[in-house]
Amino acid sequence: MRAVIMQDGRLWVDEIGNPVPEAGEALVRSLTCGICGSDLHAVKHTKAFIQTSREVGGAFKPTEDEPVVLGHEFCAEVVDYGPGTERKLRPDTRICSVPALPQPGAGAHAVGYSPRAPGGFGQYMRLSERLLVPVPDGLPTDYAALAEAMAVGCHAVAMARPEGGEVPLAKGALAPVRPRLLGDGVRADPAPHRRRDARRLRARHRSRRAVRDARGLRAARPPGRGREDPGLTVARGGDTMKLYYSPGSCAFASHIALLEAGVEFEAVRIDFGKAEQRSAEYLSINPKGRVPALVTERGVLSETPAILAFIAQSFPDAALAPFDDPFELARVQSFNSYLCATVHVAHAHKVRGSRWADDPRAHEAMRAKVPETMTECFDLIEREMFEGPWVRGERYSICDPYLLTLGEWLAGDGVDRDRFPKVAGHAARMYERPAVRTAYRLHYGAVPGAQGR
Ligand SMILES: N[C@@H](CCC(=O)N[C@@H](CS)C(=O)NCC(=O)O)C(=O)O
Repeated sequence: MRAVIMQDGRLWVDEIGNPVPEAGEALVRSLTCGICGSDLHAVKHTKAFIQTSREVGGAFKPTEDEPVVLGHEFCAEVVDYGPGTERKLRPDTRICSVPALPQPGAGAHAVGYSPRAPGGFGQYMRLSERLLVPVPDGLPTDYAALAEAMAVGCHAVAMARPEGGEVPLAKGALAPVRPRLLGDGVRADPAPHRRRDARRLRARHRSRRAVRDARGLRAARPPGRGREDPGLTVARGGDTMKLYYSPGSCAFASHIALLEAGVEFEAVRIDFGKAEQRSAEYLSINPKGRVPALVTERGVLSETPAILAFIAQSFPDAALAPFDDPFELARVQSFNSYLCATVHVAHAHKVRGSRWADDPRAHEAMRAKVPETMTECFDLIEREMFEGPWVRGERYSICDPYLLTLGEWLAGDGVDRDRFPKVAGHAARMYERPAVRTAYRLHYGAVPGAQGR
């Protein structure tokens, strides 16, 4: 096969023998392969790289005297199998894999660093059959090749055991990692082109200076002090969207969806206590005098179901709605329309009775009815609408943040959410999501669970 060979800092293309899969191994064809920062170090500082790896017992053990074929951030396709394999994945199946080739009783060869395990810059590789992960249909091969790098990023974030209240700082290659992984973090990268890429990927990003500022800013201005919450105001620029919200309002759903989508936006708080929703300034943004309002580069959007659908369609990578299936999409819209037009309105009878009547006795009668109507609504959701584990079954969607949002109101409406086990279980699952935890902290002042929710 042809391969890029590396030895002691030199790189050249050559013909070498095809790898032959051994027991438990698959032979795969490399489709695409990323250049890892570690590869650059291995080429530029080969001796120091090997020395350090040996000292810390690391997996990178290229020898100085034997050539290696680098490349461990790959997507490949199955060609054949060695003896003693199950052959569950058909030839041509695209795969990713942990770049390690276990050796019976002798640890593992690091694929792309060991002379015994050529990496993705050769045409073929030997990989362990049980470490193969098939790539889902529709996922571009180049994206699949990022799986290894993303896994390292996820692992690093998980190792820090974030609770949801921290401000993680990702340096260097992690700059494009999306908020879904890193929550409300700060990304920094010294290279202008990577910062540009990060912005293009709509990752949230700050310059080095902003990173320094961010630390002070967050310490000096806790969320809620100013009109803009530094906690969620991450990138500024002409195209940055603005979400107008009030804590604990239905804007919570749009807030979560924006965080799930990993999109740059600015969260602007509207203080109902000061009737800011009816100020001339806000009415010029949303004449309805309600939140949420989402200011986009094309104009202002209001109405939660519309905002949620806009976010889902504008940022399809986040897979927040089934745009590939008209019927299923209609089901999603149907659920969200019910929440908006029926459940939310039932709840509003508690404190917004003046919308429908002037007589204080009528307001009291409306308020008294709320526990009953909200119970009826959630009974129906529990019995007929909720599929599980997410609202629409296996696919997380824009229904989920919206259901959580209205479910958070139940206690205040005199209804115990625990009488709806599916809805309560859903809330518990939602609380585990970094985007929810971030939004929750801003809307409710604590991470879920901290006050016995
Ligand atoms: N149908 C709208 C309802 C918006 C709405 O009523 N928002 C409430 C907060 S949950 C609001 O702004 N209330 C302020 C007021 O009524 O003055 C939507 O779903 O976005």
